[in-house]
Amino acid sequence: MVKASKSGEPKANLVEIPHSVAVRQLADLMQVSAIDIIKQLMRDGIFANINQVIDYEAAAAVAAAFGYEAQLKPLAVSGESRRYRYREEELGGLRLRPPVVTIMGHVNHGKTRLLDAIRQTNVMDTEAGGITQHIGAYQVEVNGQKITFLDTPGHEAFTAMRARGAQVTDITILVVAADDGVMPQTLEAIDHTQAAGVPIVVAINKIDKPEANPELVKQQLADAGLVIEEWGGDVVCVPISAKQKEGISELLENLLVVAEMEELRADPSRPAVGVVIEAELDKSKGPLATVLIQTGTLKVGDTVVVGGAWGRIRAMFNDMGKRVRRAEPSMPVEILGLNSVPQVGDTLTAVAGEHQARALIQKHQQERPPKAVSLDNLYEQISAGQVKELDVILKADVQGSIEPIRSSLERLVTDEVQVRIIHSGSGNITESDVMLAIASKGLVIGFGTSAEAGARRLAEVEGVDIRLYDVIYNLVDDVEKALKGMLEPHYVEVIEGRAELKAVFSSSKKGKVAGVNVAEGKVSRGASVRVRRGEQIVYESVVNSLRRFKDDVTEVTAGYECGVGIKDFNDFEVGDILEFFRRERAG
Ligand SMILES: Nc1nc2c(ncn2[C@@H]2O[C@H](COP(=O)(O)OP(=O)(O)OP(=O)(O)O)[C@@H](O)[C@H]2O)c(=O)[nH]1
Ligand SMILES: [Mg+2]
Repeated sequence: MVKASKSGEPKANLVEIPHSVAVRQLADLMQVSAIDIIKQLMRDGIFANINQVIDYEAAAAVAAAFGYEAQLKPLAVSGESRRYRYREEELGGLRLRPPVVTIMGHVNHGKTRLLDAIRQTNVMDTEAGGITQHIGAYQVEVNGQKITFLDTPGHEAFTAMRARGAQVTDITILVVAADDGVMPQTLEAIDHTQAAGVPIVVAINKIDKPEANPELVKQQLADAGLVIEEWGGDVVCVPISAKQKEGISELLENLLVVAEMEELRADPSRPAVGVVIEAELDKSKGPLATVLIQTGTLKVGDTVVVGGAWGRIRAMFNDMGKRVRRAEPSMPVEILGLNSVPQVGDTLTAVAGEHQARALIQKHQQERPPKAVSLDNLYEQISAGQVKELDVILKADVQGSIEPIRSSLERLVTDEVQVRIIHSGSGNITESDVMLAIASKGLVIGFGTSAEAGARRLAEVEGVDIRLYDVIYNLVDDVEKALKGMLEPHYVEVIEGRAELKAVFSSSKKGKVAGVNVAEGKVSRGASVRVRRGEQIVYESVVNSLRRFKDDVTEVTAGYECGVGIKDFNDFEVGDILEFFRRERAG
């Protein structure tokens, strides 16, 4: 994946790394041995095995150690995030298919333990020795009916998949520990699931614990808008103990009931369509992909297009690593025979032959991701009929700010469009917020808060609009103007760098000078600067002097120390963070 730089001059050491990457995959990208990468990670204090997924930050640090410059790889979004849509004439062949289930919930509430408990109590293929699972999904059988479980728990993976244009989950199990109750990640999981329109089944876990309080959990769920059946709502709720394997069969039976209401159907008689949930390059077998079949039946010998890859299926393996000749709807299978490694989220389509395969690949390459919504192009998109609902992710400094902003925004209904807050919470803007914005084609609004570095980078690469405000009136006013097409072209803030203040010096001419270490990006003379102290912004001004040792310089980049003077400001304190930025006209 060595890429030419934008200027056209070849830059041999640039490597594009996805938002998260397995150690093995990183090794392939940089063409170094995975062992060397594991060793380097250890030096950074990360103990990873070859299949472990590490985040971009960690991967970029490793890349730097090997002389590569890392760059975040954009997600390959193709078309809209949705399930397979049937044409009228296809409806006759539809049959019920197993539901595809993802488990979500707060840290330590028992997601992994529940996945294991289900696998151990209900694996179909006991002769294969029980529980050695080979791929990132498995199927169980309950009363003769199948259920498919995806192996990556958590709403991050779920939304990342949607952001790539694929929706595979039919039902979410929301695990809430009865001794801990509804927590921030529980609420986030609810919002991420509901933004996708996926039904939730609640599993109240750890009921074996003496301090378990399921009644309190039910109350907290109701407060979060999930009213369980027992209380007159429509949310199915099952008390379980993943540890003692109690309540597991009740949970599975309830999943089948919800699945039945959802009328999940597919046509096993048509050529297969599926989604890639895992992909890797195997040294001996070549490109491997785990695919979840969404409709149709995939057979050995079929010609398939998978994203930008294609090939004839040479062999297929089920979740137990057993060779199979066919895969029906909702079944996960590992396939062999592709000419290159596809990306997670890519669509698999069975085609008639090589000719059709080439045509489809060409179409895939030409597909442009749909334009993201921003306040600047909102009116244009409303007018073009592309937007009927403005989805907003709202993050605020404190919980108390959220309600007044929510109600003001939701009141801004026009004939064409309404504003919907699909997720809100207090704290920084995170990568998960930006992912949700990509998946829902929404925008992120921050009030009195800021965006984390990873979130800013992801938003920049994917073209997601992050708007930061400190005054509610301005926030609501901007959204209202955008809805009506009256928003003046605005200036976006581009953060250029960050530095940490290590010492304060006195200079006879310039007053106080901050001795800093540039941690990120760069500082340049004349840049706008903001002095942050903890949660507070102390001052905003411009850099009016910049020195390295005794020399005046115009720019200092990350990793170096320098002296920074700020116009009309002297009250530096060690530990302050200087944030350098410029304003740029958007659009
Ligand atoms: N007593 C009791 N402990 C449980 C139960 N389910 C899980 N645990 C314990 O709770 C801890 C967390 O469980 P995990 O399954 O790792 O939780 P998780 O949600 O996957 O956690 P993360 O992956 O870190 O988000 C472990 O020590 C489990 O053994 C249960 O039903 N009862
Ligand atoms: Mg876990």
